[in-house]
Amino acid sequence: MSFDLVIKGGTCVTASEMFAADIGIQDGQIAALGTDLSAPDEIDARDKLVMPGGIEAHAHIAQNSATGGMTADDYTSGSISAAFGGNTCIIPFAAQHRGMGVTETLDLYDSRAQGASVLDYSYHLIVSDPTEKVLNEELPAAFKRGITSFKLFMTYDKMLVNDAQFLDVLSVAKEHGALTMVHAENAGMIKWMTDRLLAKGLTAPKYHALSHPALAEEEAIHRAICMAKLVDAPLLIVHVSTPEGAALVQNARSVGAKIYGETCPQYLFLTREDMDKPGMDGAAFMCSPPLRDKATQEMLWQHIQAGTFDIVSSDHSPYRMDETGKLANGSDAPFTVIANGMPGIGARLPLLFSEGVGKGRLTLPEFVALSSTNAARLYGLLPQKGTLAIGADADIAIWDPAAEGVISTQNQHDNAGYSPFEGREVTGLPITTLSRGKRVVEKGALRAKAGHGQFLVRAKFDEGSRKGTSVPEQNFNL
Ligand code: DUC
Ligand code: ZN
Ligand code: ZN
Repeated sequence: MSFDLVIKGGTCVTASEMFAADIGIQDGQIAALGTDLSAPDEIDARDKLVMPGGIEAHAHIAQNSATGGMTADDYTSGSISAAFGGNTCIIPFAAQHRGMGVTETLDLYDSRAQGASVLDYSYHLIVSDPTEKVLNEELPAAFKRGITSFKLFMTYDKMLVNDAQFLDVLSVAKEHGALTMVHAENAGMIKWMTDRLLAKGLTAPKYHALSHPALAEEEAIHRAICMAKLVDAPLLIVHVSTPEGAALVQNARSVGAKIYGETCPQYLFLTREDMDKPGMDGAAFMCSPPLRDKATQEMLWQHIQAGTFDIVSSDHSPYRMDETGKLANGSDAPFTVIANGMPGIGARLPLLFSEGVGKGRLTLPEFVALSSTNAARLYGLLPQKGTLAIGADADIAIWDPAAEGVISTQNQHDNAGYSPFEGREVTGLPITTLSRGKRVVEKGALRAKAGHGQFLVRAKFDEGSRKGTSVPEQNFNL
């Protein structure tokens, strides 16, 4: 058998096993896993780990917010940063704002992504305006286009859906085989806290954290899970930031409900004390849900180890610390009008590897599951992406588990202009990433051009062995 490229002598890791093998790649796919494979082009992977490339399933790229701001990264810079961080596929969001159609939204994001990405990509559709036309015509049309996941918001006046709308979307998603994702925070509690803070003149960035209490997340996750159970539809709770929220996901899973969970590095590595900085500096650490505390970090790690979370995603939401981003409303703007989010698409995997695998919290297969395979399964990409198997795309990250590095703005390759993880030491780094057998990053250099990445038509959601929930009202087929 002849190959275009062979990765030789590495230790292969999948979500279920580790084995020594060469990988033969032909026409962009894995064609053989064996020994003594050879090709005119070979990569020496001795003493290295050869893993499915990361799938970054939560990132905001070339996304405009309902209030007008634009993320600092486009599909080129966002995908490059992802590739340097060991990813081979990205699934950012396409945001429908009120008054926009879904088809119009997807066309807009196609125009932003086409020819721009160095990695294969898809989008999750954010639904903020579920009109009859959207529910009956445009969401089914989106599935046909291969967009098989939607995100709903339970907060933000310009984005949120009410409970009845939430149930409508869940039910359309279930009918077509899509996965609904939810930003679960109670809007009323946030507004009530915000009003009180502002009335007292407490407007600095650090008060953003106080305005989003942990109870707001707990209440909304509970409500969202109840709605998913009523419809018996799959639901992924994104960016879970509290142990109470995680426990709700864990309980729902334990009874077979189709509830899935995601957390993010910022909740594992940062605390709200990072926001306690002079002037606007704390705005660099503003995200929603907000940073919590040390005790929360430890409990979220325990939930990762217990299997509560299917994925750990970056929630990369890059805004520069200037008038194009966080300071768009001035350098003394109240936290309510400062763009929310922080960069992290390049740092996600080195942080998770170093603190997860390196500190004995995760096995290597668990790392692969959390960083790649589970996202591929949830979002209709397995077995094309997310695994090392014959016939799969050769989307591969080669890691040096002994390499030592320091996360800094300079090595993140994004456009945010800062890293909230600046100065953090990590052991274990991706050294080469291959997308469909093509080197995208090698030895610290970008080797692929914008436009290499292709749009992925995703399959419908596979609920596997989850038995789901049955409630008496379902017998009426409403
Ligand atoms: N939700 C996200 O998923 N990311 C950034 C901000 C937000 O509210
Ligand atoms: Zn969100
Ligand atoms: Zn997000």
